[in-house]
Amino acid sequence: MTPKTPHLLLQLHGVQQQIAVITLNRPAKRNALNDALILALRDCFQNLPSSVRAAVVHGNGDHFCAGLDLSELSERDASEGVLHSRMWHQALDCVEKGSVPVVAALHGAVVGGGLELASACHIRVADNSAFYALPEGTRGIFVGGGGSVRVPKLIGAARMADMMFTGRVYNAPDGERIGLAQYLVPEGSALDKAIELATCIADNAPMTNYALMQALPRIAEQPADHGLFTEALMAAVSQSTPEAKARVRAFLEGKAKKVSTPAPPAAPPP
Ligand code: 1HE
Repeated sequence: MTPKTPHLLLQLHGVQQQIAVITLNRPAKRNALNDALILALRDCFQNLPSSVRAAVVHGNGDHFCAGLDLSELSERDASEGVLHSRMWHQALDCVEKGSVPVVAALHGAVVGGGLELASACHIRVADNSAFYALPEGTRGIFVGGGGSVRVPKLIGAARMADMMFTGRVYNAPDGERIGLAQYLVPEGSALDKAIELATCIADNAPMTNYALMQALPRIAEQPADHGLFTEALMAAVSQSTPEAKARVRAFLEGKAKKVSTPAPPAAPPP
């Protein structure tokens, strides 16, 4: 499936074409998301080839994404504004609740709707150039792409309110510290790291990835007692699959990798 706009690219990586690399390709406008690009993202995630087991989203040029294309904002009335926001919700739901886990590779500006898109992904890898902001506050508007739901889940409502009240910008290390990204990597290496992680995710048993995408977020919203019950059902379903049995057997027979400590970070140059 080829996206209908040149501002979105889809490439398949991996021996089995199991990784989809989706590129925001509007660098002259800092990958600002106009309606065509949002709809293309929705269509792309709804129609990923069946070989795909994990996806990566990143931006061409110096920035991940400058958010909503502000040039399209001016003429909308209130009812059109509701429909526009709902269109974003639908598109970003296709990212978060689609068929495969999604890793965002972040660099440069991750702002406004760009942060909303990143928040809809399952893992965020940021390089050292990344910075995060919600300039909606200073532009006199509000988030409309699911940010009020997803961003507080990462950093809490108080930090999000601060970003919007005061225009606070977080740099890459602070973004990782507060939970905007799970990985911080040297400048220029976010895409490689995201593809490495996606390759690892694609290798999981499909039912594990399904449980992480479909059960975990629902359990998080259930009362604890309901969550524990859902967990028990999901645990039973996943462990009953032939793939789970084969993987456990491989470990018991000494044929599967052990859990080991990660390599220490490289020493800084003298
Ligand atoms: C844009 C946009 C945009 C750049 N809509 N055209 N988002 C914002 O408020 C962020 C606005 N953008 C910026 O603060 C900066 O552009 C950046 C920090 C991202 C990058 O700075 P820089 O110096 O690399 O680029 P630039 O010179 O500011 O921009 C280059 C071009 O991209 C320029 O157009 P040109 O025709 O003059 O070359 C900019 O106008 C254009 N451009 N960002 C339209 N966002 C679902 S609700 C979500 C609500 C929001 O996301 S609100 C937050 C919007």
